[in-house]
Amino acid sequence: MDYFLTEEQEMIVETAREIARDKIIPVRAELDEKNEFAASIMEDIARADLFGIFVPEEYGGLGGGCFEIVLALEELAKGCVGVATTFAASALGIFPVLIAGSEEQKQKYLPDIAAGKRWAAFGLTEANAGSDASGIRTTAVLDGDEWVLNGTKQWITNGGEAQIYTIVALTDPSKGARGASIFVVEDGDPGFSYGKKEDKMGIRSSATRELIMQDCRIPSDRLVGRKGTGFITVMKTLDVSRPGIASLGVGLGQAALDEAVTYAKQRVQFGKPIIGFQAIQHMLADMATQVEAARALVYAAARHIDAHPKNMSKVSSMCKVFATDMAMKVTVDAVQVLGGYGYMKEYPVEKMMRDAKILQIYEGTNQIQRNVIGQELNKEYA
Ligand code: COS
Repeated sequence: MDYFLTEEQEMIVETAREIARDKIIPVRAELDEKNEFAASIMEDIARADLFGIFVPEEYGGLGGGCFEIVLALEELAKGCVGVATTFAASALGIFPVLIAGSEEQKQKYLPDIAAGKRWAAFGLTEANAGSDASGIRTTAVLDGDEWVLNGTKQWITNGGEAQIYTIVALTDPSKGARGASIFVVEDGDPGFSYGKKEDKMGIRSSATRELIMQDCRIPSDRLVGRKGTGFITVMKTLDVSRPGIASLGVGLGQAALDEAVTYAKQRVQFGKPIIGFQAIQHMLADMATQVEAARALVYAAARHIDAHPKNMSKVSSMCKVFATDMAMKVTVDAVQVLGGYGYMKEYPVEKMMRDAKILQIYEGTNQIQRNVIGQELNKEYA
């Protein structure tokens, strides 16, 4: 379908597609098997200027928005959702600075992010605070002109690989969500270290690690936005980031569909290619329809978010739920179309099915997304 992209948007798609084809696809199985972070591919993405997509031009970026990120992520995800997750998580990590950071913070961090010289990560989740994001325990106490952070963040994408971390901590634990604030912690800050690296089912080329802050001292100007407004910035950050996760689902679903159709045209059973059987055709037809429907919703949601940044929660959650549930279903169906071969690591759909599962879990489970949509409906029909 024609989504009427501008010339610049077409260029973003083409650039990301080339990286997926030439740099990601040839090594994705090996990265998956070795649980290896794709540092050299990040350098390729940096050289192609893709890290600057969402950074305003005055800070060295291309000045794009949510829609441009979605376009790039979809193409990268066709290659490997693990690699694309590293890109998406860096954007997620710097969004709080873009949304609520001071001019000085933007000047300090954004040009390096745009150039791909440094990557970011977002530190919200803790062992006992996942879906219940306001249940975090990490604290930040002002001591003279330094903040002192204590706590452990869990399952942080890009942990140990990024250089810039936006950390959510309680500056007033008695106030719950209203007592949370966001801080920039940099790799090498005193008292900041990395814990165990996770061994995951899928997206194994992305790094997932604990962040440990033990009397971690940072200068007072690392507070992002006003003290006590951190939770709202977290929610806005997730609102703008979730369409990116949705687009990973679209790219992954498309890649699985491509594999399934290609296989069905080659695989001969009962004397003809299996694409000639209605049982297979109907599966492929449903897969193709679901991928296209998800793409249309994700693009519309991202364009809506760029045009109406104050009214994004519902569409953001809707596209995340729809496209990632689709990716799970379509990758399972792709394995089914390939049958026994689909279950073997020799074919890429096995990895695709494992990679799809996390999309329904991270950046807010799909159950939480449905809660958000439900709450918004409740408000709309008040
Ligand atoms: N934009 C701006 N403000 C928002 C908001 C949004 N999208 N969503 C909530 N808020 C505000 C509310 O208005 C409320 O403000 P006041 O205290 O001033 O009234 C405050 O934030 C707290 O909101 P709420 O009471 O709805 O928070 P809950 O603790 O009930 O949690 C959910 C809401 C479940 C939606 C939230 O915890 C969440 O998104 N959880 C999932 C977290 C997640 O995605 N984790 C994945 C790891 S991060 S990669």
